[in-house]
Amino acid sequence: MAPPAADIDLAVRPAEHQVTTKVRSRAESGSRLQKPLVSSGSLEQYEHASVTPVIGEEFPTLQLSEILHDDTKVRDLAILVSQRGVVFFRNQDLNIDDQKVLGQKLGELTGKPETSKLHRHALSNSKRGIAVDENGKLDDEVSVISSEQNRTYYKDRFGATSKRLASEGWHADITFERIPSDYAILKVHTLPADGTGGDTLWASGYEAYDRLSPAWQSFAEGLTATHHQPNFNRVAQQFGAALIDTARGAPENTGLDFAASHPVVRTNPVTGWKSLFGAAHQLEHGWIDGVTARESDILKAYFLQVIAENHDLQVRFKWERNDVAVWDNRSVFHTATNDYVGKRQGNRVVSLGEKPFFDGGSVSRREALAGRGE
Ligand SMILES: O=C(O)CCC(=O)C(=O)O
Ligand SMILES: [Fe+2]
Repeated sequence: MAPPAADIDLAVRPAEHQVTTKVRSRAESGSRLQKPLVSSGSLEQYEHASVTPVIGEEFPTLQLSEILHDDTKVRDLAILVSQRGVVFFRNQDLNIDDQKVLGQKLGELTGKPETSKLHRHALSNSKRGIAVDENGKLDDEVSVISSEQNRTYYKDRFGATSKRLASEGWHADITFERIPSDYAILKVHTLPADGTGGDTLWASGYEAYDRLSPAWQSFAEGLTATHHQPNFNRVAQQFGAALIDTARGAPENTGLDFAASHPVVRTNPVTGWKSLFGAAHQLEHGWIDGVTARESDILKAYFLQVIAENHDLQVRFKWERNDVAVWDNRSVFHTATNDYVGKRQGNRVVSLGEKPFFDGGSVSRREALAGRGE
């Protein structure tokens, strides 16, 4: 009997996707930070609490609009988001223009390259005709997160008859871009009418890295992975949806290949901590570079398992109207929950950061909190 195709396929991926497997250094990243940032403590005056020990912080009363024009506080917020992975704010009055200002400032005040602006999503942009406010405003720098659009474009995952594993939803945003995201801000203004469903979960990439053995940690640190998103071209063809193919928030983010190679372990410049990055759903159609297809599948499956099956490195957020979540796409993964039938909609602003890099001198989160490498 012939062996299964996967076992005889010892080739690396197709020639058009051959990339250098060199892990990018800090100097090549474009980040303006040479060392991690330390909070001034300016947010300590506001009520806040950790949601779990590993990930998630919540401010139950602070309005982001109150701190938007105070650069010290916005910088401290960015540092907190990078440390805690995701930060939640309840019932916010932040309008869409201010949400964009905040999105750009978080990275600007923490050393992102000058050419990195707000992301213009190839598919989730103004061409879809969904307004970002009550005046009918259309904006390419806002991705409308829409249950109706998801059910149309991604029917097998978001349709009511889906039998897919929910854990397939774990991802970090837009990692197929050469310049991916640092921070994202999501405000959900419309929730399922029966008052339940549509929670979002986040998982710590720092803790995922910390759960690998030292041998696997150093192995992973030497790898790069190609992140690939073929769905946009499929949707464009199937639904005649035009895509944005130029300057999606940074000069490097052009074209319609939606594939980019990044280090598997990434240093977050703001915390200085190492995070598992080349993992989860953004690699579903991608691969670990420079290894056989079979080896790539094994690594991908294990990294996804560490993220999806360790509920103690995850946090689950139950949205109420106008709540806001701010997360660091460099160091956390997240997934929507498709367990509702009604309409759910929100506005997401995604900021672009540095080119992902790995600094061998950086530390893990556990090491940093234990007081080593500070
Ligand atoms: O709808 C959600 O809960 C999250 C969707 C998502 O992945 C995002 O906003 O980046
Ligand atoms: Fe996302």
